[in-house]
Amino acid sequence: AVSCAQVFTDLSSCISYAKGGGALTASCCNGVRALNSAAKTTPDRQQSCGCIKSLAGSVPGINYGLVAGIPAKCGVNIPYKISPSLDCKSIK
Ligand code: MYR
Repeated sequence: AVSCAQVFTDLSSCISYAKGGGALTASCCNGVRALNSAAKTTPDRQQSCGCIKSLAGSVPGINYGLVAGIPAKCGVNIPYKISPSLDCKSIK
């Protein structure tokens, strides 16, 4: 299982990029990769999706356009975009 605490740890270094762009750090990409390898099953992916949404929703001034570009910039294929309207139950 994937805990929200782990998701926050993995993605906290993505927050400054998600707000303002600029340089996407290796630390952020390492966190994205770590999370993507940790969440392999459908329940794990749905749960981590909920944690990512709640993390993103707690960041003032977050830019969801920037957020959506993070996985590709890190070379990770995530078949959905994080947005406030994303239904995590639709993720397989
Ligand atoms: C899953 O399927 O739920 C695992 C996906 C892992 C990585 C997704 C990372 C997206 C970028 C997050 C930015 C966070 C900004 C606060």
